[in-house]
Amino acid sequence: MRLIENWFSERYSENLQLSFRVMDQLLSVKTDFQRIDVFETYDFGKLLSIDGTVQLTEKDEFVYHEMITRVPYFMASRKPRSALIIGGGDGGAAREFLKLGLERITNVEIDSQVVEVSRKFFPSLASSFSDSRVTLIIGDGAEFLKENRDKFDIIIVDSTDPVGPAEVLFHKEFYNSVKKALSKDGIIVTQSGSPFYQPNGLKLAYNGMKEVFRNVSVYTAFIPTYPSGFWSFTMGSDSPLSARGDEVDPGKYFNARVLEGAFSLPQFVYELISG
Ligand code: AG3
Repeated sequence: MRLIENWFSERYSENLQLSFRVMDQLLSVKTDFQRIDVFETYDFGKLLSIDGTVQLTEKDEFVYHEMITRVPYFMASRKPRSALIIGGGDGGAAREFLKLGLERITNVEIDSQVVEVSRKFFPSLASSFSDSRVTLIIGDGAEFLKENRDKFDIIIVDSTDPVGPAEVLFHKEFYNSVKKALSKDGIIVTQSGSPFYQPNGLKLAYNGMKEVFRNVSVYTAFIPTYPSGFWSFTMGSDSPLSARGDEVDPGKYFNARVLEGAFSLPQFVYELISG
């Protein structure tokens, strides 16, 4: 007879949480920046949590990582060759950019422990850091951009929620330094939270980008283990944002129809960003 059941829960509010029944807790470590936990869940494989919020699970990470990389890749007016990832210490975004054939990927992660944990528990993501096309830098992304002289075709912000250490990554000042690091026709994408539970995160990203880039668009994806399952990404560029028209290689979530449809926003999301 099983007397004790173990659950990991992400709290959305006083009154709501999402719980995963877990077989085991594989790790819990407090770093200089945050608390990192890894669980073996019953339904979603291994789960990585930072400060109690789900960052990824083995079962559904493909949605987030395909959508944060392939959408900007196919929207760029010229075929992208280089990318900068701010955050992304698990290696999932770098893995996807490698699949797309990018030649130069720089990944700046603030917390070395995220990389270590991922190397140990999520090797299918973190192995991308062993590829010679990927340069991993442990440091503050905002600081990195202040010093940086390189240009990138795509810059993505694969951060935690826009509260706490990641908040600076959603402000106009940060987007200004992103702009300087983008090549001509370059594109930035940031994850911008759940439009339903975190409307202010999305507004922050959208309004911040609007002040800096000529064109800003929001797109969404279905990510089962994130709050509400309905997730937003915000994209900015000084060039027009429309699909390049290259033949689109489908992923596991991404395909040509998703590329088009992801930009069709429900009315409440549309009103959030136009208000
Ligand atoms: N980074 C964005 C995760 C945000 C999830 N928020 C939450 N569960 N409240 C994902 C990192 C994957 N590379």
